[in-house]
Amino acid sequence: MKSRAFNVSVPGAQGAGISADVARRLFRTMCEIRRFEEVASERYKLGELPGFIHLSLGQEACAAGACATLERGDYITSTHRGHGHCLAKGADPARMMAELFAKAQGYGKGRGGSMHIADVAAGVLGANGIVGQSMGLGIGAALSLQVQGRNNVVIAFFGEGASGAGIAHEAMNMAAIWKLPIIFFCEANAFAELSPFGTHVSVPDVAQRAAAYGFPGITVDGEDVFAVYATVRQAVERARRGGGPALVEAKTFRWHGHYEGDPQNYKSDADHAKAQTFDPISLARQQAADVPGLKAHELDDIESKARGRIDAAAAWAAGLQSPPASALTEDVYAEA
Ligand SMILES: Cc1ncc(C[n+]2csc(CCOP(=O)(O)OP(=O)(O)O)c2C)c(N)n1
Repeated sequence: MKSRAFNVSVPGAQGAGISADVARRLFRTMCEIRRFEEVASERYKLGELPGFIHLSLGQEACAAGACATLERGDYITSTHRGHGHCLAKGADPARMMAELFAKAQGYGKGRGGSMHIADVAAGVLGANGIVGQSMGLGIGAALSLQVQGRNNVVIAFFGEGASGAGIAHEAMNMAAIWKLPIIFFCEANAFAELSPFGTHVSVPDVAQRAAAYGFPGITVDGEDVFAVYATVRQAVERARRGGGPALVEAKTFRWHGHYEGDPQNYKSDADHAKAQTFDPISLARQQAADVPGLKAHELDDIESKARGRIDAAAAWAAGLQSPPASALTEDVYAEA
């Protein structure tokens, strides 16, 4: 496949250019994200997780493929649907679960919940409940990297709903002018809250918007983790070389509602059917047969270990004591 935007060829799904090690890592990350979201959904239904949660079931290839191109010193900025991004960039699933369970061992001492998970040491500059802010924060981080002369990059995740926000355009404009080392990664998951893509995005592909700012924009199949990885890798390498920003749009599909508990009345029968068939993990299993040196049975082992890691994280978090009510007023005022 030829990418017009980057003027380089993008390996297709057949494992071209993907090593067995990378394929194993991509598969492991997708399985961990899948299990994390399944467990979060189950626990939420049991009333064990306070607040709202927004799950990324079906979107695993986006976070896994994009973050596998990054180094530890690179950064991501995330969204309200950020569990997958945080896990893929190296956040600890146990501390994430503890945060969802509102326990003091969580990333925000259990006070922030799902939408406020951050792990600066791992390069996770935060999930974010304010739509579009990942892009504003992302260019700030990218500017700091540029000023410090560091050879690192930022991926700012956002959804197609955020693509219409003012900050998206301000951020892309500034990133272009200053040639910042940032990749704007749009997970076009077919809906923004209850609104289908075509009812609020003026063009068929969000990637087209990049032309307005004079940097490459490319649309990739968000079910195909190898294609996501190969595409983002090119954008990241270009940004590391000082080539400036790029916009990558992954066409993906949100299996669940906007939030857990959403009755999803706005989805058609075809939408519900798509959630049964659009499965990046199944696709990766098929494609893995073409990756040299990767054996099918290895994937079973990777999947069961990934599930075990997440189940252990959830069991640990669930078993922790809840903080006392008196802890609520801690950290509100600075100590004199
Ligand atoms: C500034 C702002 N406006 C509106 C909202 C309410 N809101 C929460 S999620 C959402 C839709 C976001 O859609 P998209 O960016 O496509 O992300 P997705 O939920 O599909 O992952 C909206 C409008 C908000 N949180 N912040």
